[in-house]
Amino acid sequence: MLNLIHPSDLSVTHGLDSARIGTRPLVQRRLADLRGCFADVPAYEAALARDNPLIYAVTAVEPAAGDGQLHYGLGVLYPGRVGDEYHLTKGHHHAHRPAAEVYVGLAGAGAMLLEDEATGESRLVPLARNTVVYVPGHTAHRTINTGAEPLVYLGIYPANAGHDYAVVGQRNFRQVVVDRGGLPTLVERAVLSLRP
Ligand code: PAN
Ligand code: ZN
Repeated sequence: MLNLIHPSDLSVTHGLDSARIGTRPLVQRRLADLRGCFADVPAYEAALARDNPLIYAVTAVEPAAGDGQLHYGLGVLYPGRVGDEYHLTKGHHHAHRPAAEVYVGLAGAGAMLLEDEATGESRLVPLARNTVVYVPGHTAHRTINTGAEPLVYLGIYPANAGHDYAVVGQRNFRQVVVDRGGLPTLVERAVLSLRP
């Protein structure tokens, strides 16, 4: 097997200021790419009318496909808010629903919003430097930067996990993470009051 892995996939070097790994393709999500993600639509449209900043970037490393193999992504989620809601990733299920994932926090401070697909139960768990988060299978997951610095992390997942954005794209997450008096607070989207 070892001879089937490209040597450049055996060890990679990266910084903490961007998600760039050498010349690998970098997926960049700007504010315009996140239409429908934020709860406060007028705040989103007003922000987009001013600028279209980079919200996050990810490089995926996919050394090998097949049973037992792993892929991983290096993500950098930049700080900021749209209205009271912190910058976030689109969020997704894995196309192969049983696939779990391990997130390793490298820099910055934030959280992961987890939502069980069957029950709708939500958990907000810390993701920061020196923090490891386990995302079980069958769980939608979204990364949120609640701090003032870029949140840098690795997400390590089975090679056959795949990404399914459709369910989150249609229904979004049930819960929203907003700044309430300087504290990240989980609020039910259905009862969210955008102007407290
Ligand atoms: C991560 C995510 C990364 C970007 O590598 O893909 O944080 O988030 P979205 O994919 O939701 O835009 C991961 O969870 N991979 O499975
Ligand atoms: Zn994932």
